[in-house]
Amino acid sequence: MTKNNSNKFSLKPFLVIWAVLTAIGIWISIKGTPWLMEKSASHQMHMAILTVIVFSVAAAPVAAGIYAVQIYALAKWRYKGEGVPPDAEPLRNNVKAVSAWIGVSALLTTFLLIWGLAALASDDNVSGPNPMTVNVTGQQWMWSFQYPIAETLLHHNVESNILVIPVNNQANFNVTSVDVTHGFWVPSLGVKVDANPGTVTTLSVVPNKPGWYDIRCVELCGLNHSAMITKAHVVSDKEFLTWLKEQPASPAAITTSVKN
Ligand SMILES: [Cu+2]
Repeated sequence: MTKNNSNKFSLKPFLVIWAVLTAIGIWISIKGTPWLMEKSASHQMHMAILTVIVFSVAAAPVAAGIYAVQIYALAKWRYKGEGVPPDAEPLRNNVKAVSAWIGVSALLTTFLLIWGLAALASDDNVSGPNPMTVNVTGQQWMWSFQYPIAETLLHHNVESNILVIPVNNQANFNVTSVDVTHGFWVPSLGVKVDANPGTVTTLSVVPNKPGWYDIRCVELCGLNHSAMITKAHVVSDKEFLTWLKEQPASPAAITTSVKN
């Protein structure tokens, strides 16, 4: 078989294509991620955004490598007429390329594993001043929030359909459902957990920015799932107490008294 020199792989043009695509990928990761995601109002959400940026940046050179091979192959090894071999040497015989591929993959997956385990551990270690419990109940198709602190301060129950919590204080959510599985999701706070009937799931957050934020249901729960929307209002300590005192006494909460 005759070899055509022009069909040999040359590293330089490949590296140029790869470097340009990598730079574009990194730019999109850094600029695009914060634009696509909700604005952060807690450390957890800040870490979630940072995680997506770091993982996207780490993935950019890998994706660029795959696109670069395709562009290079299309330009150089496409069919060029009778008598011209249409392909280059198989990559599987190239020890250098295969070693680099396996080595880089091993490094990247190890990095993702360590990052993931650290993030998982920090999610279980949320701590902030004045921890306060809020019982979160999902039902077809609305959210309700009960405040056990009202029983201590005001000697009656308070239940609300919007979530009001004080800024820079720790909020502990006891999340459950009275009917089917719902998903309690406050994107800006980085809070997302299933609300399962018959069980209480706990999750904590320290909101660090006052404001109004969206609350959504994130498990398909029936006809009006998409309308299961309410708001979270993060306020100052003083505003929170004023709001709590303004709430009418409600009948005892039926669902979420948590037995510790
Ligand atoms: Cu739902």
